[in-house]
Amino acid sequence: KLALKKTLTAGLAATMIAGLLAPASADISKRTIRVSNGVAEDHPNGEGVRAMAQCFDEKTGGEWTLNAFWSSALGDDLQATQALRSGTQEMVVTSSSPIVGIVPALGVFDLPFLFANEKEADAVLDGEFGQYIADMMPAANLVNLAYWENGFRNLTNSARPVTKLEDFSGMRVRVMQNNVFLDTFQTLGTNATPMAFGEVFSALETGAIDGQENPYVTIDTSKFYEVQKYLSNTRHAYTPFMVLFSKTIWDQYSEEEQQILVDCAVVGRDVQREASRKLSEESLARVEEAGLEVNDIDTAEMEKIHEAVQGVYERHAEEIGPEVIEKMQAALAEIRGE
Ligand code: TF8
Repeated sequence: KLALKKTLTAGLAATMIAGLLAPASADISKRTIRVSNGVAEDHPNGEGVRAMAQCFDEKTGGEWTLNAFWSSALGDDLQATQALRSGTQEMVVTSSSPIVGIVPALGVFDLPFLFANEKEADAVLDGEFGQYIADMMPAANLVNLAYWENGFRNLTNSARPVTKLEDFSGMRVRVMQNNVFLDTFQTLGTNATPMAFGEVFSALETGAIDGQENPYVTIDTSKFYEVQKYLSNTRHAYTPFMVLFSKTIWDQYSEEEQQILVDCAVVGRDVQREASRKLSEESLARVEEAGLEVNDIDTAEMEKIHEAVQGVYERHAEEIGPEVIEKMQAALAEIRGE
């Protein structure tokens, strides 16, 4: 009896000492997390991922390793996301656009000219609407840890300067594998070709396509300026990055570990967004320096372009979910004080 009591006391003391000494609790296991990125490491996502790794390090006492893969080394956005769904890979930073086939509501983010500026995007994504979309992800065996910034998208091409609606006509433009983008660019008059991001550079290089559309930081870090001549400030869409985690693997993590994933994705988000906004200006200057001709589209032409693509909203309402679009519009109205 006495011996048993002694053992219990010693055990309790040991637990208490361990609790005092180790920053990591018994609920934190050794983990290796692979994160897939379609973009290059010098993209702002590099800074976001590094911040996330450091956060893991601090919160787990070095128990976790974050292995990052760049430039579609683990497959394109959709392939990597499917690997998460089947539980063979932990994490991906992907645009919402290439994965609309999995969660059609995500198509709401692809609607042309939806957000006016970054402030609106942040408010929608970090607010109730962002949570509403995140809540849809577990049904697809995915967990959204946070929204990061891809950014406002601009058109580049090697055929001619685009400064008015007619200039889009007949241009062969790569779009993401996404119906809303396909419709938007067909409606603008281009010969739109859906293609995975990893194939874009060589398609531009060989002249299989004339142009593509992405934010400045991507045009810069993926070196599209080497194979393009013109950049038009179209700002036609803001598609967020989602930091997705495999739900199969998430379910094997303790509650404490799940909280660390979310907290560190948010730490990474703040660093990534700041980097994205700072680098955006630098990237524009750099691609101009490298020889891209930058064109603005004047207000009157921009209005014509807006008007031309209005029908896209209605044509995709059924597929996205009318209630999803309504909720988005209500969120925007509130942010705009309408
Ligand atoms: C695209 C997207 C991509 C990103 C990246 C691969 O054009 O904007 O740049 O999803 O992570 O496909």
